[in-house]
Amino acid sequence: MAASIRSSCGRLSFNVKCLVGNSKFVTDAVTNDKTIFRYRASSRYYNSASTSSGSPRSKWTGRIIGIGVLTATAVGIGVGFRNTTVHDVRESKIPDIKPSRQIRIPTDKSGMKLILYQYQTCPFCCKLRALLDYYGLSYDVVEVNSVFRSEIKWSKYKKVPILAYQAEGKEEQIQLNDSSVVMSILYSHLVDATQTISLINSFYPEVEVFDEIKKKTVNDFANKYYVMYQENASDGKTTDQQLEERTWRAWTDKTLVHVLSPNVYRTPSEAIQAFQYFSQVGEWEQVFSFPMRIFVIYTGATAMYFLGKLLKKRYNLHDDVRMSLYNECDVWVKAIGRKRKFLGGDRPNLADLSVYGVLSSIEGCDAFKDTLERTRIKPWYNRMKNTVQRHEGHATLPSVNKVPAIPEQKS
Ligand SMILES: N[C@@H](CCC(=O)N[C@@H](CS)C(=O)NCC(=O)O)C(=O)O
Repeated sequence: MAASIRSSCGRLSFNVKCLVGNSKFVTDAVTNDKTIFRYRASSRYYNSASTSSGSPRSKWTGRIIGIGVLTATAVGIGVGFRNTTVHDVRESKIPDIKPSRQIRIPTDKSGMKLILYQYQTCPFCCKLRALLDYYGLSYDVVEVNSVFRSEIKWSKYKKVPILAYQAEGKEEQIQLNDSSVVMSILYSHLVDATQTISLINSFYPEVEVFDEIKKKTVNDFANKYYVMYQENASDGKTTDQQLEERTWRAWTDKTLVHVLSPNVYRTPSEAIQAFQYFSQVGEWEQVFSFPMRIFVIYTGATAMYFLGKLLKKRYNLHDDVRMSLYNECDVWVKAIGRKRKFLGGDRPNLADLSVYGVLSSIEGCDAFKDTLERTRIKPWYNRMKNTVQRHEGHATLPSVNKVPAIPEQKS
């Protein structure tokens, strides 16, 4: 039993996976004609990224697809890798599974058929949903049973979220893995629909990297925080704005996510509260039988309470873990500054959506309420919630709405 029980994000786990992160490293760059993967041994990626951004970003923007199309195959199969290996986890045949629910947005003209395999309260799934909802995309949800995970048995890639994509009128379904990769792919396509999802997907090969925290090799995806543009950034972002967006997206995955578990499982009663919340919003009554649900809630809460202590140590959190959560939220608010509504300026960018999505995963927990009370994040969070729930990103999409390209943003 222990082996099949997994954790966090409302799922049980005795093998520290979710909210623990996969790799400390961040793929840094792909240049025009050869693949260069640099891995940064720092969970504070935003510091190192900003000091060494010059060459990758200037070479990157405007070239990757233009010239990169010619080298796509090479990139895809990883020619030029030294310390990395490519695995194809996107070949699995996707079976027909009845969706748990369907999100239908009448204004969605994207022609994309999307199926999201997810846990409702997994921070990575919430992050991806924030993007889907903000841009007003219709999608089906397949809620994965966090213990048996039979809904993703077909997949070689064993994590959620997984997004199955099908183009209008096409037979072929494409499997997209990893929340950040999927966000980058969808966004690249939404701002420039001439780039097919399949082509864009080939720019994010799976690679093996050495994780210095875990002291072992783990799988990750190259370029996951990079949006693929053609000649010019078709959303009008400057290279500085692109760099800032990437930096904070990486920070969300490498830093922010790690303060959540120790906080929501801080005490036995908070751990139970968290699992009850997961059960409620994940509609576990449809996923588990009553005895199983009770078992999952109480066993999970107990396991995660202890695991939370371990994670606190691993990620060097403050003795009072709330302080770490508050600090990170304040760091984020400070990055936005007083003059901007969002990090992206007048509207959210992918970093705003990532931070919002991750924090929304713990909305029903004391840790979340405390954070809104004790930090300066509340106004931004509420703005995000409004704009996401109203699908306001939809109006900014040139490819969907046939409106002119998004004008340059203020910073
Ligand atoms: N880097 C991945 C992380 C996804 C992840 O870790 N998901 C967890 C759920 S929150 C998972 O499915 N873990 C599977 C497992 O632990 O076996 C992403 O951003 O999508």
